[in-house]
Amino acid sequence: MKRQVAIIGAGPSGMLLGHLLRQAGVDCIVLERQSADYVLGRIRAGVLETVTTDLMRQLGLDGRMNAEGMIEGGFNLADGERRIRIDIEALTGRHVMVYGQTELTRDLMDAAPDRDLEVIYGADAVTLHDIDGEAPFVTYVKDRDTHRIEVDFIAGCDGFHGPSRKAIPGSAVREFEREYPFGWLGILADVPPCHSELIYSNGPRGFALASMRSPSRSRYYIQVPLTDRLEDWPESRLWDELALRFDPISERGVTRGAALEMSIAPLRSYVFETMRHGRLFLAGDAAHIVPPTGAKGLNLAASDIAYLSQALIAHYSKGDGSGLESYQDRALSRVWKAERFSWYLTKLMHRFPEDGTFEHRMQIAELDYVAASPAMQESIAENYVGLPL
Ligand code: RFL
Ligand code: PHB
Repeated sequence: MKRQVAIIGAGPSGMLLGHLLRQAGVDCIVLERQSADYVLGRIRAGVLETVTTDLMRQLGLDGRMNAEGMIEGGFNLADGERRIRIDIEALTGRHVMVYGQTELTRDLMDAAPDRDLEVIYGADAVTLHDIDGEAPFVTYVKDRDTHRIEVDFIAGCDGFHGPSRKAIPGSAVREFEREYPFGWLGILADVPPCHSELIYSNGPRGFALASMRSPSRSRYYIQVPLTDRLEDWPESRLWDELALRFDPISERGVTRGAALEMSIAPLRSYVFETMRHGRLFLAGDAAHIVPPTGAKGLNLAASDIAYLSQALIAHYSKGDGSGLESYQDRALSRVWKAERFSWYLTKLMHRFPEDGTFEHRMQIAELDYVAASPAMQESIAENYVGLPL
């Protein structure tokens, strides 16, 4: 089989890129190791920046998102007693949208057949070949048959654990990494959110986040030690903990309900330089990870895809290769700024086991400063809504 572009991974990066390329008439195929249901079952991002909603609009796939997504004009930072509202609408003239990654991915998956975007689910042993040469190809196994696709370019959209990044020789790369000494325990439940806007709280019992998916579906997280397992957290224990942290600082207090999903995710900052090797381009979590505190991961994946899709389309439609040449510099410049903001908010809002009382007082002093300083609030707001492309 011959295609212009092979896209590895049918997460948000791969599906957005696939649709954008098909819309411009580029011949591409998406290879996904898992089933569609498995991909949709991963509960992840909830907050979309304009960069992400704009791509859905450009694709004409924003109908359900506009109807069901919740426009958020502000969010809150709290220290257990007080809530500091960051009025992003007033400070930046912009907003973010609460619309789950699951729903966004479902919209992209559902539209694929109509738009002639071929997605192969259950593609095993995806392997990249000759990425350095003029004629790269990808092989995969499906139903015991090995398939080979000859391509011009490969887009590695296969997340942190996929094969694309690993196909780049170690001599060509630099890695930057920070692991945090805690994870987030998350719960999703069909109960009304405790507050109309998100609250990130650094209280005496540690970090907690009150988020949502809709007026009737809540998403909460708390910071837990890396040694904790899900078995350590029966639902009742988690609801008790959430009530202690949010009842004093939220509009309605925490409503309990049966968990639709619970999971623990480790927190990490990671950047892989290079995002291009020969005819392979990396995008999204395949190239970088941010801790979820700034809600930046999916939105960075979207900005990578905005740059990469423009570059590939210019190459095919006008023979203009300049976007492909500048892809990695443009993408990394935005990535590093989002890494900084996510790292800053993670440090400000969590209890680090190695920190003493002095570091905690520094956090309180910083929150005091944020509460009193419109300049600080503006800086936080412009980062939270997303820096310009
Ligand atoms: P994904 O979503 O990991 O998709 C990669 C896809 O590649 C497939 N794959 C393979 N396919 C073929 N062959 C192989 N060998 C393969 N290996 C892997 C995988 O099955 C998968 O389908 O990466 P992508 O598309 O780059 O998207 C990135 C986002 O998923 C991620 O950055 C966000 O979820 C991060 N994130 C958040 N981002 C936000 O912008 N806002 C948020 O509010 C937000 N909250 C979060 C988050 C991530 C979280 N976790 C669990 C990590 C909250 C959490 C808890
Ligand atoms: C979520 O709703 O899952 C969510 C919201 C904000 C974050 C991270 C996750 O910063």
